[in-house]
Amino acid sequence: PKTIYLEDYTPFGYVVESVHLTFHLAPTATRVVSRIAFAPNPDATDGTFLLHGEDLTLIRARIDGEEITPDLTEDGLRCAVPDTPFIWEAEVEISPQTNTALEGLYMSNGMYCTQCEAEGFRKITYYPDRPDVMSIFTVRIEGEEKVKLSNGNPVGSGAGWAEWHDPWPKPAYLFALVAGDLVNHPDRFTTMSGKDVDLNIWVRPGDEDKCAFGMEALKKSMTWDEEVYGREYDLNIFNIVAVDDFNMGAMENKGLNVFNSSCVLASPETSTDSNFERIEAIIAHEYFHNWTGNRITCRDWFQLCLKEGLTVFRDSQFTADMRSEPVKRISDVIDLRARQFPEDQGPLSHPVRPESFQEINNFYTATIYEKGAEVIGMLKTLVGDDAYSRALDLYFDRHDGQACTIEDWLAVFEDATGRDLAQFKLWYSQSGTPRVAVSEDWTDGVYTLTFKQHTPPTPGQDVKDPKVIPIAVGLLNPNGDEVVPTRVLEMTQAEQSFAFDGLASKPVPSILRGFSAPIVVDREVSREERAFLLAHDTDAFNRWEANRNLARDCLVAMIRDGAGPDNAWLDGLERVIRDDSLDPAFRALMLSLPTQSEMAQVLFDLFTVPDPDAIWQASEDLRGHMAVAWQGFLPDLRATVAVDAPYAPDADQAGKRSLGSALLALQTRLDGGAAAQAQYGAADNMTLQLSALSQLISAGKGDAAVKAFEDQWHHDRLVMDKWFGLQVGMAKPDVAVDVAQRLVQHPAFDMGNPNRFRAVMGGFAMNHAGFHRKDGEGYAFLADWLIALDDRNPQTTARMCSVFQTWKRYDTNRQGLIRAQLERIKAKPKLSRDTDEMVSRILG
Ligand code: B3K
Ligand code: ZN
Repeated sequence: PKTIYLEDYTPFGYVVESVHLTFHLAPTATRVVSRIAFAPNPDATDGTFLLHGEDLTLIRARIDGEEITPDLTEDGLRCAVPDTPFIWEAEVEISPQTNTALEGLYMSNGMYCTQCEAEGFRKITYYPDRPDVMSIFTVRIEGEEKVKLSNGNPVGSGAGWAEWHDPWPKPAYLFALVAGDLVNHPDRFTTMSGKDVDLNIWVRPGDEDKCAFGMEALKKSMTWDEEVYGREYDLNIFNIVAVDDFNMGAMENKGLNVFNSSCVLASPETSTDSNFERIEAIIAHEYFHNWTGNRITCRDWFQLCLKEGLTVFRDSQFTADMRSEPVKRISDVIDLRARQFPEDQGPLSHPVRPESFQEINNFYTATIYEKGAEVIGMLKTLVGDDAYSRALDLYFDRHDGQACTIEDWLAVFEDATGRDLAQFKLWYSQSGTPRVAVSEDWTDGVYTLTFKQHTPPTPGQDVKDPKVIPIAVGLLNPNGDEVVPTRVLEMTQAEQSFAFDGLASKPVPSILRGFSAPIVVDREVSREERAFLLAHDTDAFNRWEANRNLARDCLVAMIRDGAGPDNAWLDGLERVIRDDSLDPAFRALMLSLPTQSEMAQVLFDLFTVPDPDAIWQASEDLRGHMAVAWQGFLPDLRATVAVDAPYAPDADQAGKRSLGSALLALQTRLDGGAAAQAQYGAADNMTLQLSALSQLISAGKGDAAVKAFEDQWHHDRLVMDKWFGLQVGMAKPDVAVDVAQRLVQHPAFDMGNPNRFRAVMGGFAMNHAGFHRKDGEGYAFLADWLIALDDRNPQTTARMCSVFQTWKRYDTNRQGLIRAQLERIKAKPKLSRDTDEMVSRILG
């Protein structure tokens, strides 16, 4: 496979002045007729005329009306062209029905839909399929389907045809087409300058009642982007379509967002509170791309974080505004540590702006998205809120309509603030998670914090330079009062000290408040000090963090030293969870323990080889101990957060249910499932039904409920995904592989549907001790399915391979077993470029 390098970028030799596409839809023989106006690009030096194309049957091609015979190769088409403007015309045939990769034009449940990002447009017609080639598209769709949609505004329709025109120049990856017998949930929005926009969510008949929440989320997003970023919507219509078979969450195609149905359809009966929150965030994310991604796009795919990091940052701000800021921050950090840290600390580590790739689809990663967002958060912290707003205004002013780079992005901050961001830019080029060691000194009334930063080597980068790290710190006095409110220390050297004077006594520091940088803090802290912060810190994140560290320490002592649970910590935690002045959602987060995978990393960092069974056992023992220690108040406390009002998916109710469910989990350890059974029977919403089911399964009392759930929901694909995922996720480690084996035999298991595949395989891999079963059966099972899926759907296969990325943490025996499976995958005949690259990188 060929490697592409950032440094090799050159502009395309031609500009595209306009694109006309006509689609004659037919399941296995769709004809795509293109008429494209090209002109030589004055900014280019290389005049090679290469149009990308994959899996296309060329019927005819013409230049300025003359039939031509181009050279066809694996990657596309080359031919001689005039050195003056010319018209390219081509007709190709494609087969959406047999397109199981779900990239390009494909069919899902009888409807036509597209996914072009990153390089899927080349499976639709011959085209310079690169984000820096932007053009104005007019699209005509011919077919008998009731609904035929494309980007932009509708310009006409009649019997068997519809035409769309998108006035905004865009790269081909933002092209979309949808056709099918769909129904819509319509609404309207008036923008800040008074323009009316038609809004629609298009779904399969039967799903109409699951659109209202998504529509509200869309309108909130539109208002928020006007109010917070001054960004107004720019077409007469905005369409969202729900598709069942989709490789990822959703796609921001101009004016026609295509969504995995799991990321838009919602109802209280079928969706959990977390589903609702996630749907709101994804709708916002895709909508926000209209400015950060579409109006201003990326010059090349190395700049992916330019749109993704920024858009994730924006959707996090939105969720923080709509719901609870501290809860959102803590949840984001949990997620970052669970997904991005392992990536950045293992064989798949890559910079936020990578410098090479083989398959760009493998780089839609937590590093690009979530670390990319963290980098923007740091930038905002460093320059301040006002300067951030000024820089963003400048960004939109200066670059509207352009395909940009990280250099352009940083330049607007430099120009808006006068700051030199050369060192800050290392966050984009250096991979790996920095570790910062902290020491303190208290001499003659001066308190000094000294930080030393070090980023361990990562693939291709042995030596790292010191980065700019904003470290938010506050100081508390021994009574628990804050004596120095949050101050951002700007670390720029490898080692640096910051002094605080005027203090009456040695303070207790609260370091990295709000998780002000995506780093690991290495600091020996006594249990007493952590407990003190748990009780007194004014920063919600660090209060949670103190608790998290106590939980980690407790589990480490139990696993490694055979110690019993840390009762002093549990007393402190009890005070927090019983404090009804605190948000239930925050209390629920305090109650959640580190995951088993997180504990494996903690042990590994302590030079202890993690034993998945021992981790599982310790987690069980700790939960059992908590249940016994707190049995006196669990049922009463749970009753205080019961929701009497009719179900609403808002933050307030969701927080209560989330705490209630954490308490139910403990209660179930004492009552053999009685409370869970009662909750299951009474549940009128999916959140309560699913939390009860999950507790019943983990108590070994789930059989009847599992059956009842299936009877109730077998007709609903999205609910059945939960059913599949939960059984394998909650299974006892020794039987998890058997449960997974049984589920893939179930008639409703369908490997062609990415949601279903991920429900089972992802659920299984999340069952840490089950997946890492000593005999290697878990690894072999997963490898079998990756091998089976690769021919059909390379993208979903490659993505799932990342569950092996942490393999070097484990004992040599497990490492050997995993290596054998990775090598088996690698040896599969005709392995896709996607999977090949992933497996090769993981093997290292
Ligand atoms: N931009 C898309 C992701 C495309 C993934 C291509 N493999 C969704 C998003 O980030 O909003
Ligand atoms: Zn995005």
